Amino acid sequence: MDERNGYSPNPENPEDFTGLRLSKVKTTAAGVPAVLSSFKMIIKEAGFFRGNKALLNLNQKGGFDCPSCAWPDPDDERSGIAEYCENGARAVADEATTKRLTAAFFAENSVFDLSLLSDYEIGKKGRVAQPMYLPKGATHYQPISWKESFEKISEHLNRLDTPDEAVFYTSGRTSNEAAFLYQLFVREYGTNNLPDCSNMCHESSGVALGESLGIGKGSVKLEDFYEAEVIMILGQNPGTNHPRMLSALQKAKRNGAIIISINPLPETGLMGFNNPQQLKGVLGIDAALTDIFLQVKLNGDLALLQAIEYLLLKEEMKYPRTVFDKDFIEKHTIDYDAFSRHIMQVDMDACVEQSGISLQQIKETADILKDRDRIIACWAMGLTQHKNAVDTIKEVVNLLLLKGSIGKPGSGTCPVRGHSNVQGDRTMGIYEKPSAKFLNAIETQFGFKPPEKHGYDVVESIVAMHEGKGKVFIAMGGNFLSATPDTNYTAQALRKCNLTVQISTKLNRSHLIHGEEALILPCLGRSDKDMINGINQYVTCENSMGVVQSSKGVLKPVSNKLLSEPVIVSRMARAVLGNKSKINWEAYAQHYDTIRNDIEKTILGFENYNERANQPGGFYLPNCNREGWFDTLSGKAHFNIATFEKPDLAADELMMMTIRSHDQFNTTIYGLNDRYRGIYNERRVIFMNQKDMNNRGLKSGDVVDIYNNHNGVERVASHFIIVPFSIPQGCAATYFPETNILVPIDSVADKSNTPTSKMIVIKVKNHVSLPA
Ligand SMILES: Nc1nc2c(c(=O)[nH]1)N[C@H]1C(S)=C(S)[C@@H](COP(=O)(O)OP(=O)(O)OC[C@H]3O[C@@H](n4cnc5c(=O)[nH]c(N)nc54)[C@H](O)[C@@H]3O)O[C@H]1N2
Ligand SMILES: Nc1nc2c(c(=O)[nH]1)N[C@H]1C(S)=C(S)[C@@H](COP(=O)(O)OP(=O)(O)OC[C@H]3O[C@@H](n4cnc5c(=O)[nH]c(N)nc54)[C@H](O)[C@@H]3O)O[C@H]1N2
Ligand SMILES: [Mo]
Repeated sequence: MDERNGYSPNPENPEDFTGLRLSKVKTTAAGVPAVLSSFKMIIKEAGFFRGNKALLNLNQKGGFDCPSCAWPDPDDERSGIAEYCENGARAVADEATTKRLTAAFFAENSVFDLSLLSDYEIGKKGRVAQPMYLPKGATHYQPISWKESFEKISEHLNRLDTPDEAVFYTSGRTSNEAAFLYQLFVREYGTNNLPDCSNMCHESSGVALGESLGIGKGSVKLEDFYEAEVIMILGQNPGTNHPRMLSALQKAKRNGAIIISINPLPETGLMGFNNPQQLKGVLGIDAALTDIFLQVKLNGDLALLQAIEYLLLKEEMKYPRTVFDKDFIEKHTIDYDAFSRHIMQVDMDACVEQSGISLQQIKETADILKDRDRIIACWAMGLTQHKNAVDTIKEVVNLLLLKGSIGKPGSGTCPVRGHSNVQGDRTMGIYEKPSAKFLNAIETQFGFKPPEKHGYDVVESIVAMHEGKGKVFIAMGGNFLSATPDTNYTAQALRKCNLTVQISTKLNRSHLIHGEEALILPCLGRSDKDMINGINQYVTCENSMGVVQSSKGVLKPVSNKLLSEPVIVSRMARAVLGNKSKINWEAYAQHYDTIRNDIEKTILGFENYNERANQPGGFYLPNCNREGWFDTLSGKAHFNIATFEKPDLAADELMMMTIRSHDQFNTTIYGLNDRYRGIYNERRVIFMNQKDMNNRGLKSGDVVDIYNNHNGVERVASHFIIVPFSIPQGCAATYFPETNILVPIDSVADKSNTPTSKMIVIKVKNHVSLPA
C-alpha cells in the first residue's frame, strides 16, 4: 500500500514545478480580463451552447443558484444578462464540463497512478459518470450498480458495533433538501457524527455570534450595505472569493460609505475594482475601494480592535454619550462595566507591537468610527482560523455593540460564508452538536428518538478514524482528505476505515486515498436538470444573508447513471434502515415537495415553504438580531472580555497563513495563476517579507522546504519557491491545500475546534536535493 499523500509526486523532481512567472501585483480587480477568462474556460469545458445556457440561467430568478460562494443576489436589480462573476462562471464551467469518467477510464488508470497526478490534473479529468467500487486489495475501481452500492453500504453500517463508529461528512454545496434527508437518515440510523466543512470554516463565527448575540448567523441584509457609513472588512479577500461583493461595496461607496480593510495583504479586489457588469468597468475605469488599509500582522486583529476601543472609550469618557450608544448599551447588553474597565487597562504599546499598526493609523481609524454608528463588519477565514478566533470575532461584536450598530439599518454583523449552501446545511440540522429543541422537533415529527450524545466534528472524526473508533466514512460532497489539516495523518485515518464512500460530482483526491473498500457515487450538480416522473425538480439553498431560494438545473446531465443527492440519500436510507424505518423515504425520492413539507413541519421559519421558495427572490428566514433582540439566556447581548497573547515564535520562525489563489475553489484547482497577486503558472510558492528573506540569506526564486515541529512531531512541506511580497515582517503565506500537511491535527481554535489554518508556525530552509 502506498503511504504517500500524493501531493508532491516526487519532491526531488524539478518537473514538480510548473514554471513560475512573476508579474506586477494588480491594482484593480475584475474588468475585461475577468470576463475573458471566465468565457474562455466555460467554452473550453462545456462548449458554446451549453456554456451560454448555463451562464444565462446563473443566479437568475427561476434559474439555478451559483455553486461558488454564498454571497446573496440583489433583491431588486439583478444584471439583465447575468448575475455572476468570473469565479462563479468558472465554478459552473468546472461542473458543466462534457468530459466524463466511465468504467473505461478507471480500467485504464490505477488508483495509484491517479494519485500521482496534481490536484489540478485530477480536477481536469471530468465528471464521474457511473458508480464505481474498489474491492479490498484491488488496484483499479470497477463498475457497480446503484443497487449493489447501497447494499454494500448497508452491510458495512449494519455490521458496526455501534452507529457511532460511522462518520457522515457534508460539504456546503448540498441543497437544503438533501441535507435535511441526510441528517434525518443519520439520526434514525443512530448517531450525531455529522462533521461538515463548516467545522473548518465559519464555526468560530457561529460560536462567537451565538454566545454574544444569540444567533450564529450574520444580521445584515444586502440593502444595509447601501446605507452604511463605515464598512470594515477583516480577513477576507472578496476580489477572489466573493467577487460579487465588490459591486455591493462599490455602490456603498458611491452612497458615501468609508471602507476600512484589515488584512496582512493589500488584496487587489479590496484596493480597487472595476465592475465587469457595467459599461465603465468593461472600458477599464477603476474605482478605488479601500479608504483605510490596515496591514495587520497575522492574528493581530484582537490587539488592533482593543486599541481602537481604547481610544473610543477615552473619547466617550471625555464627552459622555457622544461616542457610544449608551441607550442601546443600557437597554440591550450586559457586562459593559467589566468590559470598559478591561479596555481601560489595555497596553497601547503592546497593541501597536502585536498588531503591527502604527498609533497614527489606529487614531485615524478611531476618528472615523467616533462619529458614525451605521457600521457593518464583514469577515471570513482571516479571522476564523486562528487559535483565539472566537475571541477575535467577539471583539468585533464588542465594537459594534459599543456603537449600537446591530439591528438597525446600515449596520450589523456580516460573516461572509464560503460554500453556497453551507449556512443552509446547518439550518437543516447538519451539526454534530444538535440542540435539544431540534432533536425534540425530529422526535415529534418522525416518531423515533434521535441520539442525544454529541457527535464528532471534523477534527474529532479524523482522530477517531485514526484510533480505529471510526470505521465507515461517508462524504456527501467535498474533498475531505485535501481540505482537512495534517494531510498525512488524515490519509492514515482514512486508510484505516473499512469503507469510504464519496458522493461526488468530480474526481478528487479523496477518491484515491481510501479505506479498505471504497465507493464513488456520482451525483447531479446544481446546473444539471433533475428529471423525476417528467418533472424537473428544484432544490433550495440559503445564502449568507439568510435568504432561501429555489435552484433549478438547466443542463442535460453528462450521463444517465447519475442520481440526485436527495434520491441517493433516500435509497441509502431504505437500504440501511429497511423496515425499521419510520419514514417514507420513497415519497421523498418521488417529489421534493414532500421533503419541503416535512422541513416546514420541523424547522422554524419555513412556513408555506413550497409556495415561498418559488416566489421571485425567495424569502428571508427569521433573524432575532435583525429584529432587534438577542436570543441569549439573559435576553441581552454580551460584551466579551479577552486578552491577547504574544505569539510564541523563536527568532528563526515565521507565522504562516494558507490562502486561496484566484484560480481555485477550495481544493478544486481551476488553473495555476493567481493573477491579482502577479503569480503565473505555479502554486508551490511561499510569500515572504523581503527583510525576513534578507535575515535568512534568501532571495527571490530560491527553493525552500517548510518545516515545523509541534508537540514533538516534525512536519515538512518540501519544495516551494520564494516570492518577495508586501506582507508584514514575521508573516508568510502559501496556498491551501498544498501546505495542509503542515497544519497539526492538534492545533485548533479554542471553543470552535477549527484547524488553525491561518497561524501555522514554520521555519524555512534551503531545499537540499537528495543524491540521485
Ligand atoms: N473563487 C473562490 N471563491 C470562494 C472560495 C474559493 O476557494 N475560490 N472558497 C469559498 C469558501 S469555502 C470560503 S470559506 C470563502 C473564503 O474566503 P476568504 O476568507 O476570503 O479566503 P482566504 O483565501 O482563506 O482568505 C483569507 C483572507 O484573510 C487574510 N488573513 C489571513 N490571516 C489574517 C489575519 O490574521 N487577520 C486578518 N485581518 N486577515 C487575515 C488573508 O490575507 C486573505 O486575504 O470563499 C468562498 N468563495
Ligand atoms: N489549510 C487550509 N485548509 C482549509 C481551508 C483553508 O483556508 N486553509 N479552508 C477550509 C474551508 S473554509 C472549507 S469550506 C473546506 C472545504 O472543504 P470541502 O467542502 O470538503 O472541499 P471542496 O474542495 O469544496 O470540495 C470539492 C469537491 O466537492 C465535490 N462536489 C462539488 N459539487 C458537488 C455537489 O453538488 N454535490 C456533491 N455531492 N459533491 C460535489 C467535487 O467532487 C469536488 O471535488 O476546506 C477547509 N480547509
Ligand atoms: Mo469555507
